[in-house]
Amino acid sequence: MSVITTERHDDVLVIISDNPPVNALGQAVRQGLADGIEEALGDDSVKAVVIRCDGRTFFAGADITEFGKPPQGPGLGDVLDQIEASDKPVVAAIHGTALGGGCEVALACHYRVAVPSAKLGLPEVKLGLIPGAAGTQRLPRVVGAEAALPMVVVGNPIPAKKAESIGLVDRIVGEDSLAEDAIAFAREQIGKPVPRASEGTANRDGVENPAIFDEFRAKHGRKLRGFDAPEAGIQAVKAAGELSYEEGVKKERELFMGLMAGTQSAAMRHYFFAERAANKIEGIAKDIELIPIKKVGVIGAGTMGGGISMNFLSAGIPVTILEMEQEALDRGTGVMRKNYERTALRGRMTGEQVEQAMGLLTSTLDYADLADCDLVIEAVFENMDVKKEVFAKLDETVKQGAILASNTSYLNVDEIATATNRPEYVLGLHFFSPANIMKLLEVVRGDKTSDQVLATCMKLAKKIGKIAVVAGVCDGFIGNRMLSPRQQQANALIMEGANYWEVDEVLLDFGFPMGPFQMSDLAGLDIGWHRDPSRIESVRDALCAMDRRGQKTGAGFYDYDEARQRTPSDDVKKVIAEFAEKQGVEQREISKEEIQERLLYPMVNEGALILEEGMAQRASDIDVVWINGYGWPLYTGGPMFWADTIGLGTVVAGLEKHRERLGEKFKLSQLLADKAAAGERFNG
Ligand code: 3H9
Repeated sequence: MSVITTERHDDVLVIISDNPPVNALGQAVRQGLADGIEEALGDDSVKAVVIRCDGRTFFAGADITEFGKPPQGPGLGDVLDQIEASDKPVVAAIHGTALGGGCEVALACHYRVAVPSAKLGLPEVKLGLIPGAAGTQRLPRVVGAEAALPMVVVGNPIPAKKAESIGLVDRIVGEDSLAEDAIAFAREQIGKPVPRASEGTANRDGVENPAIFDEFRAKHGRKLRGFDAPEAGIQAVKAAGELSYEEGVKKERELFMGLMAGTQSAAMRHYFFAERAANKIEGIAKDIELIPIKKVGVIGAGTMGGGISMNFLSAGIPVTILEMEQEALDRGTGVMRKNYERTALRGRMTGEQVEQAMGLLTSTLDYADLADCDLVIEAVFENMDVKKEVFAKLDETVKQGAILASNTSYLNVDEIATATNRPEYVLGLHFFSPANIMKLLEVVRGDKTSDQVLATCMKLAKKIGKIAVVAGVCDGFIGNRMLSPRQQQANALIMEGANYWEVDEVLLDFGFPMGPFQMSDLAGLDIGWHRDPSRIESVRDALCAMDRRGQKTGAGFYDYDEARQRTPSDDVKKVIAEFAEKQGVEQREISKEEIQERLLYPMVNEGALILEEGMAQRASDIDVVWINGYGWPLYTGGPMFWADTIGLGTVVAGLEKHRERLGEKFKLSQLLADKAAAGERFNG
């Protein structure tokens, strides 16, 4: 069956796409649309046209799987020109999400009607691109440059109502009567001159007030740092005001093709599919029966336990939170309420939603109140004995068939499971702090964890808005395990003479939000410190003894002013040099190139070891962990994709070059070595 069919409703021809799952605009769809329009134009009895989609959504964009392959006509731009050129009114009937090329289809139609739940957007920027079928030229002509900028440059879809308010949607129609309402609307337009987006004049706002472009850059600069596509988007929208439509389309094409050929877009497209692949578990049937999770228990009302609880409350799942002391319980739930209220103040939640979420929270000091939970997550002190004690108690009190999870960030989940008589119901759910905000969740599969339990938690993760990745039981799982060699090298580098601020700068320049020494200052250098100022065994001990304990004391590795601006400290540099001398490490000048290689190549190697040992299902899962949990820059695609981009041979050669400085524990991954020798990649 063809993906595009047409249906006659008296004088209206309806062109219907049915290309699951998301009606992506692949070659067959483009051809079908072109044929449909030709059919409408060639038939005098057709007076108006409706374009709509079956299934869950209007066109969600170009077919991303076609990118990077030889193009097959007709091109989307040509099909859209054909639609717009029609003298018979063409109406886009939108439900679900009209995204990217899909939104461009809607813009080429003369009118747009949408159901209230529909969303429209140009998310190409999230794939390292800008719209490539005249979206950057038509949209500003319809809604103005100012309204077009966030859509093109930031890429978040907007709801139908908002789209109507800026003139992108002409009418909101019935949620359940889109097909009929669109036909009726089309009929109303018969005989009127058709409005064409390419002829719109709303874009004059950007010519009359060109400052909006710089203002936009200033407002969003930090968030967009390092990305190429947003600036291209700004230029394209600006061009829409300055150039003729035809010239503007040419400019868009140039920018689009430049981005498409670059590594950023390849990396971000890799990430798009990586995020979706991460949720799939090898070897588990898709239709496996899941355990219904209607009530969750959380042990520990500290920062972590509170944050974890908020995820479930926000998703409408009741939570019972347990603490040892009433005071800690009250403090913890108070913090949760404050966090919600702050979100409401920022306009991201209504007061009613705050009350709704908090209304689902019960607090207790008694394990018996967790008995009827379907899932209990423990977020107590990171100590094996304490964890085992908690799990033994849970095993006794919580009903059979319930899942028992630990939020440990590195302890052995299999050992924790031995404290229970139901190891198949035990697994790790490693949330990242702040747990109500960070997207990443490492789902740690124990030796005995059942498929059903694992699949249930992956599904649940999606429900609470997390990006979940399956990890095996090993020290630090995927994320922290790879952080460890980076930190080890950062410490070694400053001993050998690299300035600690340069180590931070190298990572900042690479695209991380902060470097390891900034991070230490932020977290506090005294975390885990022995608290004896006379016992100095590391640089950290020395700094703590000097009361340089991080940002909170106004000084750590860096000095901080009142605005928390940091400046490197000569005193600290001296402490490090003295320490190096004591340890007999000779200090020398170290290039930024060496710093980068020694920080990042061992991480790739550790990632390869993780893969080799089966601790991650696929290389792209590792990329998903590092992008979402540790700020690895998205536009490089994550550590493993980045390694593919620079070449695995380069990584291995770099590791060999620095071999002697990588520490005693360093072991070259056989998988990495083999792949490098064969000229292969980790990802495809
Ligand atoms: C573009 O349009 C460029 C143009 O300017 C013109 C160029 C000339 N193509 O996300 P889900 C797959 S760029 C191919 O889990 P949801 C996806 O991989 C494009 N495949 O569902 C998954 O496959 P699988 C601009 C696609 O309900 C399945 O569909 N558009 C595409 O959570 C289900 O996806 C975008 O960037 C695609 N375009 O969310 C929109 N989209 O089942 C990208 C999805 O094998 N898409 N798939 O894992 C989305 O944001 C979400 O998929 C959407 C649905 C919100 C639509």
